[in-house]
Amino acid sequence: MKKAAYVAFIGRPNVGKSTLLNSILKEHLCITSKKHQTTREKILGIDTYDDFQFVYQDLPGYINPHNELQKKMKEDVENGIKDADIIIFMVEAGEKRESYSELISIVQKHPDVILVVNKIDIQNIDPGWEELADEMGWNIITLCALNGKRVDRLKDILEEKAPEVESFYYDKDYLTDRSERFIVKEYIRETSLEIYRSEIPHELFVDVVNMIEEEDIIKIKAIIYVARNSQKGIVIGQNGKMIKKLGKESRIKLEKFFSKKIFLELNVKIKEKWFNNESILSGMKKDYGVWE
Ligand SMILES: Nc1nc2c(ncn2[C@@H]2O[C@H](COP(=O)(O)OP(=O)(O)OP(=O)(O)O)[C@@H](O)[C@H]2O)c(=O)[nH]1
Ligand SMILES: [Mg+2]
Repeated sequence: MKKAAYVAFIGRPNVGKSTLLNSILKEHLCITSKKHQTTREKILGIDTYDDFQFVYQDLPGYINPHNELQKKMKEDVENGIKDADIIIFMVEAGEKRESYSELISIVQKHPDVILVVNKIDIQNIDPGWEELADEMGWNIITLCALNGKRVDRLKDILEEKAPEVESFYYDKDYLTDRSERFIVKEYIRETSLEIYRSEIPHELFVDVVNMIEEEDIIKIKAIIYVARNSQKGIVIGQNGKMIKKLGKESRIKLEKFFSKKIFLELNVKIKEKWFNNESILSGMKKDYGVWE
């Protein structure tokens, strides 16, 4: 008999959810960064073995929303909890459980929770996490998502917990439910999180207007949308310095991911307060298309 499970990553921003999923998949599928609110939308990472299939849902960090985009991010988290057979509730080792009380009360309604205590390479574990797991009857595992330490132990626990199924949810070769375009957009956004100061990457989004794959090259044309006129000049930089940097560093990452030469053209446009614009936000949700 086969086993399969939908597994949702739940936690505050920046605790390392996307880093952990990448570590499990051994692929840089989900973007990560030092800044909060890196993940904006649900993305599935699919990991299949002879008798097991795990369908991981990387989700945005749980926050109280201040705009329509953040409302959608919160909805994604709530739906993720509903859809999941198992929840990985992720916290930072050195933090106090008291600062997670709202999230704990939401997560504890789910019947199957694993408490993952992350960043043990740089933080001492607060004793509150052991106590919480004891009180709730949750499995607890401490690990380092960044270097993959003890990630295999987590997979063993998931294997034990996964329900039996007639057949897998996805073809065994699939890595994600998202399209290649989505990955391109996310990689450019990840680079923007690295090179611009905080407010800029949080207030931009990327659209791919054209992506053509030829025998030895993928040609991509993308637009960076900013929310205010004043941000356009910052994204471009003096004499185009910053947009060139964004293009070059994104291209290097994309060439590694696709194992192919990339030509990347970037333009910058303004869409005033796009993060409150319903039609733009629902348009962003279109990037599905299962691939290997
Ligand atoms: N030292 C250390 N850093 C880590 C570890 N796991 C993640 N990080 C870092 O923590 C930061 C946040 O990681 P992400 O994976 O983007 O966090 P996230 O929970 O997905 O964040 P959101 O998408 O904003 O909700 C990145 O700079 C990671 O490199 C870890 O085990 N140890
Ligand atoms: Mg993330």
